Amino acid sequence: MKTVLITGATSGIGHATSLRLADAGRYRLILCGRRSDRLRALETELASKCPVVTCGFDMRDREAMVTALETLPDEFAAVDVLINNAGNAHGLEPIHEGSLQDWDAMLDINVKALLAITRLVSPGMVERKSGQILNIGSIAAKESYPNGAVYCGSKAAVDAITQGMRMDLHAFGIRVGAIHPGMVETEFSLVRFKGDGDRADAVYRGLQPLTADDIARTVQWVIEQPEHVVIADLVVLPTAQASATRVQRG
Ligand code: NDP
Ligand code: 8X3
Repeated sequence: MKTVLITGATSGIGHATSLRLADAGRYRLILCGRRSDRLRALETELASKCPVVTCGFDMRDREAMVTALETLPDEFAAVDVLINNAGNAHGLEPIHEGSLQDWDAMLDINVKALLAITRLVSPGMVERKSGQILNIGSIAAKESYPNGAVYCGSKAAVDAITQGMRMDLHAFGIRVGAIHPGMVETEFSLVRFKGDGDRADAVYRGLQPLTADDIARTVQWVIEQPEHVVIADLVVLPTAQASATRVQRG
């Protein structure tokens, strides 16, 4: 039974992935996020399906991250699969109007926290000469779009870091790859627009976006490839989306 750590398990893609992997019954799950009520509910819901622990910490709080990982129960301590999913966009403004606070949040969570947790988990993989790291990037990693320079930059960094990680870790038999989704209807836009539900809904109006479970299914497919296969880089779009900026509505 492999141990899988999922960041951002309280919502959207991470939540759907937790449900799918629990249903598979083949994984020990470590589920992370800040919202403790949701973590408690997840633990209660999934406990009958698989071994599960939850870790409530802010990805921006490095000390809390270290403590959470260092105090995992023994049977969860060796992480086989790290799914770096936690992340968000904050704001959608041109570069001359954007908020430095929003930029800090995106770079801290999407990039620096992904690096920090990988730094904590990967030495064990190196020691055991096995493991898998799957980063959730974005179509925004592949193409920048207007008003999204910093979010797109954070995801381009994830793309570049994924390639570098793969080069550093492949000698140890560790598989590293990324999935880059297009539009997925989750809490993503609600967070980007700071709780403005109408603005968030408008993002998906008149088209069929991906569901969180579409990406969860893809995650499961990626991590269930035979040991000699690495899915290195995968862009997954809704049919209604041809690029970061080209969507078909109505
Ligand atoms: P959601 O907003 O639904 O989920 C984001 C998750 O990240 C939540 O579980 C949240 O947990 C966690 N998270 C955010 N900030 C922190 C933090 N500071 N500390 C700990 N956990 C945090 O969004 P998605 O599911 O859509 O996003 C998941 C990933 O997919 C992100 O990396 C996003 O950039 C990427 N993505 C999303 C797309 C989309 O269209 N939705 C498309 C392409 C990529 P909590 O709030 O409890 O801490
Ligand atoms: C989230 C999708 O197109 O808003 O990464 O950047 S997009």
